[in-house]
Amino acid sequence: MKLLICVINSDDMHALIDALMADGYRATTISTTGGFLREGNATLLIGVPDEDVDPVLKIIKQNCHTRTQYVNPLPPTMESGELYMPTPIEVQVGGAVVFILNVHRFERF
Ligand code: 2BA
Repeated sequence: MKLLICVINSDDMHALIDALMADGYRATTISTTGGFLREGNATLLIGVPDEDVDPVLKIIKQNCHTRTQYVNPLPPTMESGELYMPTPIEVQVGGAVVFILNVHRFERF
């Protein structure tokens, strides 16, 4: 068995959950925050038999989309009187970041 830890854009969460449930997969969602953008995203925990990893990755790819965001870099340390003009930098986010872990044991009571 494998556990997929899947970080996605919150806007893709409902479509992805619907698609997973429609194909009989189970998932848990957690509201998370990206360390770089400091914005909300969503993390799904999806436990599946080994042979279902690729089908689930396909569903994730179909439902999670790459987005372009712009962030303002932190201002440098400046002398008084200096003017800082921030230039936003472009960042490509997602569609999904997926970690695939071996599950040592799974119990469901
Ligand atoms: P964030 O940390 O908010 O990162 C959002 C996007 O910013 C990243 O998209 C990446 O394009 C960019 N980025 C992140 N760190 C950067 C850095 N040090 N310098 C320049 N650009 C940087 P994704 O790579 O698609 O990641 C989307 C979200 O997935 C991340 O949100 C984070 O919540 C999670 N994530 C990505 N890689 C991870 C990792 N190795 N471990 C844990 N979480 C990860």
